[in-house]
Parts: sequence; structure tokens; C-alpha cells
Amino acid sequence: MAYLIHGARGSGSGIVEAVCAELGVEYRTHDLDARNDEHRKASYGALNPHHKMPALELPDGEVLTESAAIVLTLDERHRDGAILPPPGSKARAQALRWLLFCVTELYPIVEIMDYPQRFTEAEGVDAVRGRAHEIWRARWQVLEQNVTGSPYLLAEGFCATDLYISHLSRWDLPTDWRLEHLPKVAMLADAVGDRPRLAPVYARHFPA
Ligand SMILES: N[C@@H](CCC(=O)N[C@@H](CS)C(=O)NCC(=O)O)C(=O)O
Repeated sequence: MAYLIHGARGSGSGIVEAVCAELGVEYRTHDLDARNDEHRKASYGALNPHHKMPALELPDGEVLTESAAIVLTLDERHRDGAILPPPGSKARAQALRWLLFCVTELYPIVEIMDYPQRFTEAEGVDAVRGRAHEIWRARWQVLEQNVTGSPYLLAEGFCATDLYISHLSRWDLPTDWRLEHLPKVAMLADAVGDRPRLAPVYARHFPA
């Protein structure tokens, strides 16, 4: 029985696809028509009452939302795949630290950049969007300064946090700016994109 990943091309569901691909587990994808707000419909609300992607259906029918919960659950269920360092290790603590930074400090800014009208009245939209873009770039620079490995986040090597960094850094960061200000992040994203099992995932989510 396969995992079923609900999401959309270019969205955060690609992180879950990348985790499944790296683990070598069987999975299928169900793409929602996000441009036409299919994720806002009641049918998707039955899976995720918060109407955000991704959602993961486990082979036994259990539904998970929140990408971090999904990634940590996949790690627990497939420890042989070592998508995160071993429990109790210093490397795992750092991997989780920066995974949570991605999920709680970076990812929410995307909603403010993409939907500023959710956070302010019409006259404030441009200011809120502009400030969100500044915060987005500033937080990426914090992450850049804490990439301690090469080419990956940790000296211990590749882990699921690299998948977050690689995916999120392809959103709303002009290539030139990323290369100039986030050279380690750019190198990390390239290295992740070159991983053989991930090539099809990136081709699907970020076609050239
Ligand atoms: N905390 C959630 C955030 C998910 C999220 O913001 N997903 C975006 C797509 S990348 C979404 O569904 N946006 C639709 C919307 O905000 O209407 C997670 O980590 O899974």
C-alpha cells in the first residue's frame, strides 16, 4: 500500500514527495487545482480543516497534515532510510532546530507575501507585502550563516532539513539575489536537486 500525497505542483507538498522519494517508499500524488482554489473546497477540508497543502494519507487511511508532522512521522516509520540523524544525536538536534526554523519562521512568511490581503485592509496591502519580503530575505540570511556543512546544512551530511531549505529557497528569491547573499543555500539547493532520486520530483515541481 502506498502513501498518498495531496498537494500541488510547486507547493510544499513537493517536500513530502522528496522525503518519500529519498526513503524509497511507495507513494502516489494527488494534485489539486490550487490556482482555482480547489484546496478551499469542502472535499479537501475533510482532509485538512485548515485547507492547506500538503496532506498525507497513510496506507492505513490515517490522515496527517502539517509538513513537519508528516516528515517526522515518515522518519519514525522508516528509520532505515535515515532521512534524519539518529534520535539522541547532536546532529538530529541541529537538524530539527533548522527544520523548525524553516517551518515556523520562513514558511509562514510565504502566506503574507502571497496573500497580504489576509493580514490587512486594502490600503495596507503593499506595505505588508513589502515588509514580508524584507523579513523573508533577512531570515534567509540567518539560515545562510548557520549552514555548517558543505554542500548540506550539517557536516554530518544530507538530511530532510536540506529538502525544506532547497524547496523553500526556490520561492520568492530572485536567482541573482540568492547567489549573491545566500551562496551556501544556493549550493545546498543545487546539491539536493542533483540527488538521483530527487530529479523527477524537482522536474515535476520546478520545470525549467
Ligand atoms: N504549516 C503548514 C503550511 C502549509 C502551507 O502554507 N501550504 C501552502 C502551499 S505551499 C498552502 O496550502 N497555501 C494555500 C493557502 O494559504 O490558501 C505546513 O507546514 O504544512
